[in-house]
Amino acid sequence: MVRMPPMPPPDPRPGRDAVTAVIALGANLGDRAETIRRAVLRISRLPLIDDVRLSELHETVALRPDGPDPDAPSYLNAVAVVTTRLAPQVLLGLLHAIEDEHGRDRRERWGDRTLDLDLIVYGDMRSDDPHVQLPHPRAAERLFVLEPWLSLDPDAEIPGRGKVADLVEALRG
Ligand code: PH2
Ligand code: MG
Ligand code: MG
Repeated sequence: MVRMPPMPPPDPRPGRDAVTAVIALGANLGDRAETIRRAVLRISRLPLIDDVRLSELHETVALRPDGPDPDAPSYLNAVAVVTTRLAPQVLLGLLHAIEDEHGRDRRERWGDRTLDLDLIVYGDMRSDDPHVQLPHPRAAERLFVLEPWLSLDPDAEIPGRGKVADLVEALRG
């Protein structure tokens, strides 16, 4: 039985500003589209999250630590852009709990997974705290994150890395 972590107490600061956050979704096991659909619904029902926009689902070749692996089950990837008044650590904890609800197995790095939810950016915040790295340290190299994100926001930027449109152009070569 998977339990959600306790909800944070109400933010004592009135009118804490809403921040735009970008969440990458990926799945390469099980009913991938259904899992992503349910995960987005779950995210949209979290407290202090509004305006959830989901990209199209992209079929992508699995990337392993040693490169793309066409023999591995392929991924469905998508990106959700949300506005939220949750603190980033709290948002990340809730995303991990949703992964766990979908039976996420964490034993193998970049192994096959039922659901992966990565926090890509949180406003313009930059953090090298190992628990909450922002922006996501590998997002700028991943077309399966950048392309769906760009489709939702042509002006998107990764703090410290530049415009998503430029990164996509460079990666497509
Ligand atoms: N996520 C990984 C590792 N490899 N490959 C694809 N195509 N899509 C992913 O989301 C992905 C991956 C680790 O998070
Ligand atoms: Mg990931
Ligand atoms: Mg992850």
